[in-house]
Amino acid sequence: MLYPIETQSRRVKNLNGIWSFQLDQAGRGEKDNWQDGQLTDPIPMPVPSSFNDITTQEDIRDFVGDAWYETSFYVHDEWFEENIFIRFGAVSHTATVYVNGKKIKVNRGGFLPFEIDVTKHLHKNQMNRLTVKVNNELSWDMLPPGKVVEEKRLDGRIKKRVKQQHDFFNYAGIHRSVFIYTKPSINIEQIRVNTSFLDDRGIVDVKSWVTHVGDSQTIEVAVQDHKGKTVSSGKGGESKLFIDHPRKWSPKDPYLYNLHITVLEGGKLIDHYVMKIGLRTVEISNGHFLLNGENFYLKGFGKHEDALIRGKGYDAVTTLRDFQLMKWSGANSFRTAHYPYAEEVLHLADEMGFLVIDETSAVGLLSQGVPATGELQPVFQAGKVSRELFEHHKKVLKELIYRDWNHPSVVMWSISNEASTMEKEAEPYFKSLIQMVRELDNRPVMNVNLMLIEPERCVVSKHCDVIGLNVYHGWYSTPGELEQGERDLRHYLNRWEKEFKLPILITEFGVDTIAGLHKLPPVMFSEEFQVEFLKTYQRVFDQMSYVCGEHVWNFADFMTKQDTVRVDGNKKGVFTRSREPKSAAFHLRQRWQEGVIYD
Ligand code: GCB
Repeated sequence: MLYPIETQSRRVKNLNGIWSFQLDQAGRGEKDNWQDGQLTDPIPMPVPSSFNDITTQEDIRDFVGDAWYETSFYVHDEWFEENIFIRFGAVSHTATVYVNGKKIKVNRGGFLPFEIDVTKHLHKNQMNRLTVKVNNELSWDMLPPGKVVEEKRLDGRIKKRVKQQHDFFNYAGIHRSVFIYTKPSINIEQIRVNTSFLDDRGIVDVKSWVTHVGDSQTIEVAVQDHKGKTVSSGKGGESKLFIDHPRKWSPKDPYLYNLHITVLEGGKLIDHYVMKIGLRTVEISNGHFLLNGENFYLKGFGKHEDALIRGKGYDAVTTLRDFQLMKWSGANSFRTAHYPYAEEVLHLADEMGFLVIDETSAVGLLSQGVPATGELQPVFQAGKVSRELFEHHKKVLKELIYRDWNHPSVVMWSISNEASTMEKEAEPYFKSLIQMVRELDNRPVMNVNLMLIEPERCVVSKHCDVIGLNVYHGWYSTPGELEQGERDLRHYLNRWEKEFKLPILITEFGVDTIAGLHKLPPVMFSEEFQVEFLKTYQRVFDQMSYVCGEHVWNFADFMTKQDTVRVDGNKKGVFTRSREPKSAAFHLRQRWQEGVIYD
């Protein structure tokens, strides 16, 4: 599914804005015909955004169940000559879509786009109504897993609560842009770009899938530089283009070319799509991560899509501020913890030169809640991880790859975060997922491990290319004792290296820190402790040649459910939730930007 853009043959209109919104406390919306424009008591709600933090009402913030959204729009007459689609960037977690009262789609999974051909459901010369029932319940047959419990309140009303496995607030709503757009009936449905180099030539392999294409149509492919000059061109659904002396894409020079694909019939243009591409290679070799054939150390953050008021709603302002702060700190990469991010984020990563570890929404496939400490109980063996869950995981992983495989910024797939990978039943589960990834794409595959996982008992890592480790020694274990933490960390990393001989990416290390809390000598939660913790860990990483990168947890403070271990959310940010620096930010800038080494 290609991102909707305006081209010579395609038209797009954005349906973002203020929609009508109503909670369905009694779960009767459909029976009461809310899809027919009959919301009884709607309030205005912005799209895209989470609905939780917009109002002052606890009932809305903590609501679990169905929430209804409605908007209306006209479609230009000319559009009916083409096929008309509506596309949601992401709706968390289950969306039921109605057009002019008719149910046309149910989509499960809150972090990927879906589109619907609505041509035959739309009215010409009349207002059209788009209604979406958004359900934010979690269950163990989708990702992220969780469950809903019902509690009786003092006033006799039933309140639903989500029991979640993950450490971020279960924000809900229409989280990403909604577009209505046209595609010609013969259209470019999917494009696959692979880049490589031979001496000083760049090679761009392009495959395009065109629907209903016949013998009378031809496909033309051209690569243009930023000045619009064609540097290479070819013909056909599969073509190999050569570019002499190409500018390679990298964080230092994130140079992008424009790839134009055109479908023609008798010289007449039928469809046209253009996308930005970057020429670069990624590989794992001799225990190292290589970008364009050279050793590359990943510096950056595990992030979240999380912001004040908006929750998980995509917001260009926050994204750009984040990217500016990351550049300032000297970061060259980030992980889309713990789910696929908005495509707009990846477009900007391509443009601004960040390497992205692209993660699925498989977070919390283990017995623990948050934080994940204590004895691990089985979940695969205990039948909690069902066939349905596996199929869902497979589906979202496949859709993620299809969505993101053309981004030069995306350098690795992360198939899960902190799953119960010491159970033997986890092996066939993950092996089959990894096999599917390898059939679709050649990027390295990583799985992220919880620090309670013992390398000697991990059944999944041997199938991966890179080992992701979340480490909190001196925080969750031996709290406040950094000396012991350092020893434990060193020992733990060495065990992983000994067991698998694979590059290790430190996918998380960090501590909760209250901005403005200062202590000398440092104690937990103070800004000084965060700096000491990072320095201690980095000293260890610098001595371990198989560590191919360090991602601090987290880029910024983020909201979680209410809990005794969280102070108005998770405070492990290097920046506050309003994106101001803590002391650790200056430390990272010194290390990453200025190359200062501490011993
Ligand atoms: C982890 C999780 C992350 C949590 C973090 C923490 O290992 O992957 O989602 O937020 O620990 O702060 O406890």
